[in-house]
Amino acid sequence: MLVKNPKFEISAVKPSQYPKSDLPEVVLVGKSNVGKSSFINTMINRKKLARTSSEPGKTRQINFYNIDNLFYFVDLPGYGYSKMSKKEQEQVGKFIEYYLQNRKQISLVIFLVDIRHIPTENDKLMYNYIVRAGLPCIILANKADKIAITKVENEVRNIQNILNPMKDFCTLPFSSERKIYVDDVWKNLQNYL
Ligand SMILES: Nc1nc2c(ncn2[C@@H]2O[C@H](COP(=O)(O)OP(=O)(O)O)[C@@H](O)[C@H]2O)c(=O)[nH]1
Ligand SMILES: [Mg+2]
Repeated sequence: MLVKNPKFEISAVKPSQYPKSDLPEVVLVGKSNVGKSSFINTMINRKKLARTSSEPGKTRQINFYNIDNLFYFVDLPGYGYSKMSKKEQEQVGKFIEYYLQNRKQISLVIFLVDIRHIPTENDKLMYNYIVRAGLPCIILANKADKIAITKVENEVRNIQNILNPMKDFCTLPFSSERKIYVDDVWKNLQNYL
């Protein structure tokens, strides 16, 4: 898809600030630093519309990006940031869950994990939460540029076997660094809009 006019709309720190719109929302979920903001920039071909950070855990608000008035990319705060206190982590968790549970226009969750590691306990908890909430989901094995191309398929299969052995959601590789697999993800994503 060729995105023409993506716009940052709002950083919501509470539900009353979520956009008053019926547009479908495609939500990025994943641990802190896995590449959620970079994913948005890569998909829309902009360098810095979504704020990325080398200091993970900084974003504790929900950022909404209006994509050509067709849908929103929604950048959720990352979970599992080790430098956050238990209490802060719990607050972020509640904030994420409130959005996922209550926002009717969510049309797809894009769940990012790191292709180099088996999903963490937090990844499994969050993934199971998404499934139980009845939300459609695509799993992306991100940072695919970090491993040999010959290993990508195998790692993607491992991640799928751990998170989604029933294989009812598709699992795809992705890399913001090398901008590969972008078209595959667009094709898949558009089925949900
Ligand atoms: N090698 C590589 N690095 C990535 C990729 N995606 C994101 N990063 C880097 O990972 C760090 C965190 O990315 P960011 O998008 O801010 O993660 P977020 O916390 O999930 O939003 C940044 O330094 C990015 O440049 C990728 O596909 N490959
Ligand atoms: Mg981010």
